[in-house]
Amino acid sequence: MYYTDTMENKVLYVRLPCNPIFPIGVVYLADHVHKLFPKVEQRIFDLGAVPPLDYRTALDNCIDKLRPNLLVFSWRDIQIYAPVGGRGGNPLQNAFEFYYAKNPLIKLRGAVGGLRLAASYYTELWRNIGLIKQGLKRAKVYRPETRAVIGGGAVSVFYEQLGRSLPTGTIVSVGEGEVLLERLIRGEDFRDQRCYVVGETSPRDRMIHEAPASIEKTACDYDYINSIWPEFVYYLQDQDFYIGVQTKRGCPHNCCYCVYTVIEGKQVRINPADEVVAEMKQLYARGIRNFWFTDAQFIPARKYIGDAVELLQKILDAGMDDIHWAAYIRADNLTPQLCELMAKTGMNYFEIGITSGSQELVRKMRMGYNLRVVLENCRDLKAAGFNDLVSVNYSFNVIDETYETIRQTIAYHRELEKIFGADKVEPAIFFIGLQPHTHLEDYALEKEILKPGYDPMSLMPWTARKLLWNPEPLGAFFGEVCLEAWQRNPNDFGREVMAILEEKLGCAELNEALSAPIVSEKNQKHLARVN
Ligand code: B12
Ligand code: SF4
Repeated sequence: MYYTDTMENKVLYVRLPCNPIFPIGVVYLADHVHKLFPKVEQRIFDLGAVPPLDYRTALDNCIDKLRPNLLVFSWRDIQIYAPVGGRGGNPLQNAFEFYYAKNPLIKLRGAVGGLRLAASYYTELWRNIGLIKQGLKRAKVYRPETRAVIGGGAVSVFYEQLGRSLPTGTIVSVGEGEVLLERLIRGEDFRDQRCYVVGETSPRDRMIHEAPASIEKTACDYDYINSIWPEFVYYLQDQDFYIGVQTKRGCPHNCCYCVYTVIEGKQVRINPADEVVAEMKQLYARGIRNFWFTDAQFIPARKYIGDAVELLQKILDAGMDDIHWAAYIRADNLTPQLCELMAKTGMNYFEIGITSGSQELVRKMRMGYNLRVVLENCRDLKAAGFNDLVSVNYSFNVIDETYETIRQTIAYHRELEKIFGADKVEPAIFFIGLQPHTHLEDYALEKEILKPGYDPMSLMPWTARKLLWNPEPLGAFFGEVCLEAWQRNPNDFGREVMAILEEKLGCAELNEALSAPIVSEKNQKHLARVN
């Protein structure tokens, strides 16, 4: 093995092209490696901050300068279904126009949009794979022993598929990469990590379900990061930008469509509050006032309320009283004290992923939420002075949706509007993009909606239609509702969907939404066999 902690080792972190989201993953990896191997020379190169036409030249230049022998490629996202304008247009709208429009012209527009989108999707995939190949080839000119290792959110989800297109010898990694890099640099065997080597080993069965190694996270050293990443300032210029800070890893829940709990593992690992605050203070000193706590869930369960309280109190004690922050929040895990601290520390946006306003469905989807408690906690949050934006993520038609459960979701949403104000509650209508290694995937295979061996990365219309989860009998109904919403008010899609659903179906009594009938044997079977 050739990696040791000497001046000879040079690591280049390449964040593959991505919308401008702070590349916290590579920042943490570089920080971790530096703390263990201070002599190893490193450089972060963020293609997210480079114009597309310059990608190839900029990468070559960077490699020529550093001459690395370890290339760490970080790939953040691949999947693009969302009710927002993506890089190639609005993917959800295109897909729905193509699948559900009755007007042939709109259908055609959807088909053209879909083609454009598929073209941009595959172009991005091939381009990123091309960049990996190009980088490796270039680095080998100087150091023939150079290895490429790839990881990041997109790789964690699609690790089985991506390996097929990568150069032999590339290490494909799932989940956090700190220990893997440590092993590589020490020249130690790394094959027990969640990874495989293209052309040499295959991913172990259920590899993604293996628990990640526990590491004690310390505050990232941003002086060091700045020294190996001159373009860091790019992210400091925009005052609206939310810089990522991780406060914990892991989520203990089991929501049927979610892969976060698998990528990060079910074991919640808290980063010490003092370290998180020390990290934030460095960013604060550089002018950052907006933070995104990038945890899968900021408060994963009631037993972590104390940790959230400690962190927020320490943020206040540190004098950072003019910041804003955002996060994914399980609003069933709040107390009045925590609500007060959230408002005081400047939380100005949060996302609640309840998925449905029907307790019955929430239970069937294994979300573990008590919707009544969520409402009570939201009232506490409002009373504590929270007066900003809440995004409530709804995904209709995941499982066993009926007109009645839709009416219940409307009732629930209207109640949230009463609490926060209609202008403050943004219904974010997602259709679940089915992901591998989730209970929903098992369910789809079991129900023969998907065939074993299907390609979860395919954007071919016949596969995409199934992956963009909106099954019949209600699929066409939702398709038409969404099309009408885009037509009526494309700029306020979520609220428009809610309004149309209410016009068509009416609104249930809130109590009906909050009470879930005792689970029948038939319902229990739904997802029970997919553990
Ligand atoms: C927080 C978050 C967000 C926040 C980000 C806020 C911010 N300012 O940072 C918000 C809500 C804005 C967001 C948005 C989106 N997100 Co998001 N997000 C996450 C989440 C929960 C955590 C990401 C994170 O920062 N983690 C903390 C850092 C430290 O971890 P990390 O970057 O993953 O890096 C670690 C490892 O991946 C690994 N690693 C990283 N690179 C490398 C490289 C090598 C070689 C190795 C060995 C290891 C390695 O080591 C790192 C340190 O441990 C993940 C799910 C998850 N639990 O991972 C999804 C996730 C990254 N998002 C995803 C997506 C799709 C999106 C969207 C594109 C959704 C959409 N369609 O609109 C958008 C847009 C993003 C964009 N680029 O514009 C996907 C990406 C995969 C995919 N399906 O394509 C994920 C994985 C969720 C999922 N399962 O689908 N997201
Ligand atoms: S609570 Fe959130 S992160 Fe955890 S499993 Fe459910 S959807 Fe995933």
